[in-house]
Amino acid sequence: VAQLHPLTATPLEMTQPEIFEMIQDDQLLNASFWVNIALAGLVTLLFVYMGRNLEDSRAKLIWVATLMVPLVSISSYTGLASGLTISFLEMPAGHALAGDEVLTMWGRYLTWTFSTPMILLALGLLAGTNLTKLFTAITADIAMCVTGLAAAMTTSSYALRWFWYFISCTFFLVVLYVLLAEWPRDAEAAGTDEIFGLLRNLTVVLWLGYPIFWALGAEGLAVLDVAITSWAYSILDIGAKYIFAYLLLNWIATNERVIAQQPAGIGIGAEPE
Ligand code: RET
Repeated sequence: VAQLHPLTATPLEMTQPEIFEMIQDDQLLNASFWVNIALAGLVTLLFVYMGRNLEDSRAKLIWVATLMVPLVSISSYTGLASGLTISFLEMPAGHALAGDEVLTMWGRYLTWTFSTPMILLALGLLAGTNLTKLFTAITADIAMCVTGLAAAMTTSSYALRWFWYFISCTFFLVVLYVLLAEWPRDAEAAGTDEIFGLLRNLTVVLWLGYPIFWALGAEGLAVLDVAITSWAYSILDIGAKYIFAYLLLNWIATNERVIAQQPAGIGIGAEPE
């Protein structure tokens, strides 16, 4: 464990097999990856089953988007478990761990780029939004993840790490604006405001946790160590992905007609009349 959370100097230039070996030696960390892979596999099967009777094409689109979330998760955690998407990065001067090689699970930020747009696509369709707002939320979200990845991987300058963080937060504000100001109105018009409100609240509260743990974790102020931050992300993931997806699919399976009857003008994913 000590080797995995280096607070003092560690070997430079670790190779992928060496990182893999270290992960294998840290049973708690390794188990956390494999538990997530197994969970995502089971959840995928459950979600396929839950959506088996859907007929409306828009409801099916929500279902497919939701299904992609655990599938991306399997890839994400396989990247971490194999050591492919974990690196030791030397923190720049000014950082609390300056000069140390800090374990960075950058694969997480990379794969959020693929999972979070699926969550927003499902939410936007549920709210019956238009293409402009959907595009805005999803592109801002992708930009948030990619600039968050940049923040984590910048080793040249401490100030620039936080500048990336700031850019990422700005994109996050766009996502929050769409979620809190635009989509609630759309959802009201579409007759899905109750379930939308619940899922929106879950999303906003849990998503706010990610930048907070980034700032407090080894990537940021280094108040929390790598293992705690990793667990925090894993726990947030379970709520933001699985609980979210379960509630959504459960609602869609019993209220498909509400989605099927959305006004024609909304139309994203609907069959041509
Ligand atoms: C970062 C750091 C930079 C600032 C901000 C962040 C926000 C991340 C979020 C992640 C959500 C992830 C989810 C994953 C589920 O698979 C990149 C941590 C704003 C909101 C929901």
